[in-house]
Amino acid sequence: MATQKVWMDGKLVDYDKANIHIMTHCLHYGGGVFEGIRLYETEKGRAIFRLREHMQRFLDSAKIISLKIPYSLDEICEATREAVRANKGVKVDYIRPIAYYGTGTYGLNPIKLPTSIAIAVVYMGVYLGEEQMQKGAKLITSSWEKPSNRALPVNAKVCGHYVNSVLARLEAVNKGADEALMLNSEGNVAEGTGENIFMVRKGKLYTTPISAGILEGITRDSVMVIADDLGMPVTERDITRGELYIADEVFMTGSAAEVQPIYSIDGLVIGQGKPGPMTLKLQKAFCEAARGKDPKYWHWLDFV
Ligand code: PPE
Repeated sequence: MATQKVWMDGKLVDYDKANIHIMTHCLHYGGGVFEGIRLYETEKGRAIFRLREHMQRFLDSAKIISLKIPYSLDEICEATREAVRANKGVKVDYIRPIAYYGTGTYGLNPIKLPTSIAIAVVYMGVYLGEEQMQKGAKLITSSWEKPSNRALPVNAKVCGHYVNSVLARLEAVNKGADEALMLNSEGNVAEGTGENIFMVRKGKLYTTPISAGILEGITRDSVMVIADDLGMPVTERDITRGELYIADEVFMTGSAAEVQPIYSIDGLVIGQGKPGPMTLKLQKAFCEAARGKDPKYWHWLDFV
């Protein structure tokens, strides 16, 4: 088996040697940004799903926290392809680019710190589990509130933001659920700990708007495009917790989670208690698009 490699500041290093110093600013304060990108096996070889969009969001997230990235969008996309090529023959399906304030000075002020960047290529598998993907996953509403845009720039994928997600995910798992639903400071539905959320009511699709304090998901966008193409357009509007309880179908989207059906929320059965027809239709179409089976969406794939 080939050795798993990580791209670190322009060099390829063995997975076991891809380490950082204990005084790295990001480790203490969360001052870094990251991405999660799927890598799919297709008939034409490995394909990175919507690489450019992910890397644009990576650069945007960095800008929001004033983290300087010494690469252009083209260069960072090429570095990602290089990282994938270096892992030829390794069982991998997910790419994790991360850029962060490194070492040099102590204390919060990151202004004099160098930026470090790494691109790891790893195996993620089915995010919430194979059985959950088939039968649907169980959600609870987290008692932790999703930080508002007044507290944090939640449209940026910043490392430190994820403490909120980790707490909510722990709460879900401790209560026997698969995943947590996050409400925003208004009490409306925001998203999952690492996924956006959709519902079907009376045959129509809805998802929460950016203003609800969510990450502008790339899978969310892909599903919205596919849904539109299938003649079932998605409306972006606020969704309440109570509305989700009486929805006909609920599903979540994310790079790691893909299209994940939900069968239960806070102990209440959603719809028929199994993945609904619109969810299944979108899940199938998304899977085919990501795996290169639908020429209409080939422009989303970056073959390496
Ligand atoms: N909301 C949040 C908070 C989030 O972290 C993600 C991605 C999404 C929505 C969906 O965005 P997109 O991947 O562009 O469709 N979460 C990443 C990290 C998951 C993890 O466990 O780590 C991911 O799916 O890669």
